[in-house]
Amino acid sequence: MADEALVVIDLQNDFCPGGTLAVAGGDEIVPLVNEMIRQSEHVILTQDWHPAGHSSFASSHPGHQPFQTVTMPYGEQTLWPDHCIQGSRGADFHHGLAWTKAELVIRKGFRPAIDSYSAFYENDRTTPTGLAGYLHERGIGAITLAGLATDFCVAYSALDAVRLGFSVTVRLDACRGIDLGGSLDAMTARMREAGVALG
Ligand code: VGL
Ligand code: ZN
Repeated sequence: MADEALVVIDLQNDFCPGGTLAVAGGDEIVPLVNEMIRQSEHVILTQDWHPAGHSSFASSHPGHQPFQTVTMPYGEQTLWPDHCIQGSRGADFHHGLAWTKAELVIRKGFRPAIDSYSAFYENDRTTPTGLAGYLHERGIGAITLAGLATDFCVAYSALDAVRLGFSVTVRLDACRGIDLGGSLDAMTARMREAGVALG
């Protein structure tokens, strides 16, 4: 339908097996996502896009390891292995992804001092990426989400989208999660409670 868009979250090499922040089975979803792209009138992609030395990287915090949590000025932040560095192969979309139909690519996480999980807001929950304005201006009120990772960028995007008044479906079969300390169940429950349709 004309007022719907498919938003494919971060289907990039570094989140697939062989990448620096590999999500188990991350590459398995590519054929299904491609089929969803084929069937969607409007397709938007997000691309995690960090400068080298980004503040979400454990390597930027001496004495810290990946997957530890630190307190940043904007709140708690999980530290990650270096990933999706601007212009690197790891930041490219998975080679099998049928990305050419995408009408918009939203890059996020490019500000050195702040991470951005959601396609709509950075992790301070107030700095917008511009996606909400783009969707509103184009009359798109419903989005379907697929991609990586279910419990981080997909979930944060879905929760923000509901908060912004969009009708939101997350296709769990077209997502894979990181699952840090039970985050997959916790974020799935939060999405369900918020009114996200889980498909
Ligand atoms: C993501 C952790 C760090 C994601 C991005 O795409 O879910 N997770 N950067
Ligand atoms: Zn990232």
